[in-house]
Amino acid sequence: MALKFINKPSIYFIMGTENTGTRHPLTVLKEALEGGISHFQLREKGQFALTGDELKQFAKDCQQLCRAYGVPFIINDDVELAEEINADGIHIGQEDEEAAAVRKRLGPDKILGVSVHSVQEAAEAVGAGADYVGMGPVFPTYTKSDAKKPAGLVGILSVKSTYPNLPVIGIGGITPENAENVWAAGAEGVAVISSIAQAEDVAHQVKLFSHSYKKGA
Ligand code: TZP
Ligand code: MG
Repeated sequence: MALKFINKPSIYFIMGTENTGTRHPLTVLKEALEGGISHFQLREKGQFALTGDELKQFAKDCQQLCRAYGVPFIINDDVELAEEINADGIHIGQEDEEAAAVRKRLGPDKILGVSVHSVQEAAEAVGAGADYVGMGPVFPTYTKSDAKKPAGLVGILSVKSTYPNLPVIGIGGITPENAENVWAAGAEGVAVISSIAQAEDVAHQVKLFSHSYKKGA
């Protein structure tokens, strides 16, 4: 069965091998799944990023864990890898392959997410058949060195006022403390790297994000 996009509240965890410090990424992912994440995106970046067969094996290991918890497994950027291992979805940015072409390649059942920074880009993503858009960075982030200037919550507010039914996932510097504001702006989800990947108690941190939803919505 295809795992389609789940609406509110999405606690959307993103991770690659460079994000978990001294901890094994699969251990961190398992703890995040135990804590109740709703989505997982493999985003393998950086100087020491896995490639080739090593990346494929790591992706399959992540996929297997996600399957055990019924959580959609989404791959960042790499459409070929997503096709090859039959991932549940793909997330692409504005610099990647055109969203409409990716939708065509993957067919209607896979999840397609697109990073956008404006209502115009959101309109294009909708036209291309995106299931959700990622908007950010909402707050300052240390994880993505080439991230744009933080947009605050205005981007989310403006996209939601034009497309009330389009799932919007905020990203960038989101913590359990500031997540309330992201929910209050109308986001269906929070996408998080460091605040979960580097938490001392990963499962507990995920639960704090879930609690923030009840406060902010
Ligand atoms: N896109 C915009 S900000 C960002 C990405 C991938 C990084 C988010 O990481 P963190 O650690 O949750 O700020
Ligand atoms: Mg990209």
